[in-house]
Amino acid sequence: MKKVLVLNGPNLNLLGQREPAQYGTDTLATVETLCKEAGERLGVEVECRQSNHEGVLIDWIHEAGREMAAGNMLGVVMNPGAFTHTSIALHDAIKGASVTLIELHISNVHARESFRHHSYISPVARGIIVGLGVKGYALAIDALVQVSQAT
Ligand code: CA2
Repeated sequence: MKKVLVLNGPNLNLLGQREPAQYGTDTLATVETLCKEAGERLGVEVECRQSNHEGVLIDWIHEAGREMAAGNMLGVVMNPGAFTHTSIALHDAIKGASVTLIELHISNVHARESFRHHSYISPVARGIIVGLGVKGYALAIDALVQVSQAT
């Protein structure tokens, strides 16, 4: 069974604890359950990881690149959190590792502060899901399976 890696970036471990108007009341644990259930429906193995550290996320992207090259992984669903708007290093990692990646945001970043309107990740993402709440994670896994079957 092929794998999908779901990566969550900085502060997403706080999901459900603050800012419910922006991010809802589901916790990260609930999101990870939702992702695994989507994987079961779609016939893929889902692994979920979260880190507050840019370098750790970069190492995981590199690992995903190796797993994809070995034919074990379809790709990555990533909510890069605030690194979306700052990280050229993550952009370079996704591009350099040739990872198929769906960028995901719980909130509609385009309806928020202007500093959230630019993403360093979008140019190297296969697709983007924005503003559909935590249900977006399941949609992103579905999308990754579909684009992987198409190519
Ligand atoms: O909408 C999203 O998913 C974001 O990626 C979330 C990031 C934000 O910086 C992006 O602009 C959009 C923030 C994640 C922090 O999540 C928290 C959740 C609860 C309480 C505090 C932070």
